Amino acid sequence: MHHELKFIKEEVEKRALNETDKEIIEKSILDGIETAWDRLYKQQPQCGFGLLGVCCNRCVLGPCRIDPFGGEPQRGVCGATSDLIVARNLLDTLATGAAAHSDHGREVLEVLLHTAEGKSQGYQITDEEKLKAVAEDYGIKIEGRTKEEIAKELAVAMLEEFGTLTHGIKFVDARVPEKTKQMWQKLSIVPRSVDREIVEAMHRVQMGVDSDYVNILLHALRTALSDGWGGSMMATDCSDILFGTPTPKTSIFNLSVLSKDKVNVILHGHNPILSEMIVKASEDPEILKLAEQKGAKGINLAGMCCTGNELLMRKGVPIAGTLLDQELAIVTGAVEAMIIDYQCIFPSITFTASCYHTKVISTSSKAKFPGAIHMEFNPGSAYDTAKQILRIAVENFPNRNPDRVKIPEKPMKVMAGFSEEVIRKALGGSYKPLIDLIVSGKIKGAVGIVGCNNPKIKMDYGHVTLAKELIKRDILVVETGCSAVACGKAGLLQPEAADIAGEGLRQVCKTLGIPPVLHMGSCVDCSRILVMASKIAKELGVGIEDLPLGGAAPEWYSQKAVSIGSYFVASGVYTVLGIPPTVMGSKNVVELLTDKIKGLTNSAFAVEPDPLKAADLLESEIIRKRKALGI
Ligand code: XCC
Ligand code: SF4
Repeated sequence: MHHELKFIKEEVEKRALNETDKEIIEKSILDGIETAWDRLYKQQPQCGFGLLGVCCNRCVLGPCRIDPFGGEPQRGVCGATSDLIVARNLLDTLATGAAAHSDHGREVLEVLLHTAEGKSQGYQITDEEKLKAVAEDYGIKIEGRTKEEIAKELAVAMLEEFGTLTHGIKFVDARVPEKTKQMWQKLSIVPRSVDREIVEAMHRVQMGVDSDYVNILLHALRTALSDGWGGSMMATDCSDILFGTPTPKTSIFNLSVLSKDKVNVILHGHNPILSEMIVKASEDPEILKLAEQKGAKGINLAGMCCTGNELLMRKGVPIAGTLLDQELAIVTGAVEAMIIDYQCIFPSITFTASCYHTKVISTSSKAKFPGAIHMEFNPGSAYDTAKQILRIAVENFPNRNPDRVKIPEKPMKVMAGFSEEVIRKALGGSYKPLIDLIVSGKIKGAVGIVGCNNPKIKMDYGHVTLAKELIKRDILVVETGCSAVACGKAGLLQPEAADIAGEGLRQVCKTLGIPPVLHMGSCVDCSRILVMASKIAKELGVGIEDLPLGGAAPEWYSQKAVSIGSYFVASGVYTVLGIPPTVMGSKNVVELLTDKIKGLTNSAFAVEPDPLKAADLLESEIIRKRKALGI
């Protein structure tokens, strides 16, 4: 028994950095619940061909694989080389991620359209100022028109851009600095429309279509740009129009945000459309009364993954955790319902939930989970459905077994809600003050740390270590996605965290009362980082590729992260990955992405699992770009 406990403690230490996570990981082991860490263990050793990206399962001439050591076979049945197989796999992966972001964007647009037409239930156009600003980018007439008229024309114009024949993506014309755009034009990677690039990617990976790895990778960049400057940006901007552009607010993070005496409802996934309505319905007197009848002191909503980030940014809803917390949240034994939309939801959660009293409620027709209760969500009846869903949660409260509940104690305070608009306004309307700080060297530059958790890395270690190291070196950090949540759990999203920043950055944060790590939103909100970078570049009269910026995804796992990393690099932002992508089986592909691309976009990918070394790479890149700017 003693041995066993020691083993558990050691195992827990290996898995996570955060104390609240460790507590529940220990409970998961004691409860005998299988989690992602166990499943990763059972997958060992993972397929070497797969890790290198040299297997192809694209057609039934195969499956084929290439000998990575130079022996036979060196070609698939169709004749594909390792370069081609690797590049094609990468394009496929990236297109999947771009599609995920963009399809989410499309759904937001549809709700905006229905709302403008008066066909949705419970939604309204909240941010008229943003509506008008975006409409202007689209050349839509504003004067003398109602917000509904403007919103309708905007939503249709954006929806049309998913497959436009007549023009490109308006945000590219309106927002990308001229110099950066010229760089794309030279490479023929200006995105033409959102769906088109993704469909063309699928076409190109069909056997016997694109067989030139360089040509494939260039299209990968174009597809990524259609996500970053297209689908994702539309998702962000129209979510702001519908629900409000984020402003700074304080909240709390980690598994201790769960309540001992209220009905705990976790909102997990990515699209704010449903969850915003759940927030609204959670204040409905009928629901609150039912909760009281069931012996609960109210409803406690907590976010998870990017749905959590969306709600935090606009409503200050607490966040229970990241990708790897989804199973742990259920293991607390305190969650009445986990409401899911889509993306990053482990197919295992219904199984995990079956070991406790938690009900998993799926809501999207495109993301069903065997074992979940499916409550299809439609904008036309959104509020009614939200109430029905909450009723299920509340009615489940008496089934909570107090003997099996464990909620950690200390929630961490955070400050979040840093939209591009808010940052710019705080600086007095233009980026001039920030530019001056960068020129003077008080702030050396900025790095966007984004992306997921991955059980291959001690949970949060990569994000937190890198962020701390960068702020120490006077590099401002902006974050989205699970990275922002990881750093929030570690206390880096509070103004007090400036104490561990370098002298220059510390002064700036203290003066402004802001944290040295700014939470800018969900994964699609990486588009906010692009907008901020492009506004700074325009003020300076340079391209994004000239700015002292960097990107990092220390613990990424997702296809979506491949798309994000690629639109960063294509936009000129050097990006360091903590986990190698499955491209190492092609020397040529690796060389192109980590080196040769520098001549094309003045940026590249790097792979560096050690966050301290990643900080070195990012800093030297920032210094290189500062020198080129003559500062
Ligand atoms: Fe987190 Fe966005 Fe990654 Fe998913 S992908 S694990 S950042 S929730 Ni967007
Ligand atoms: Fe094999 Fe070529 Fe078919 Fe891929 S596309 S499975 S390499 S034959």
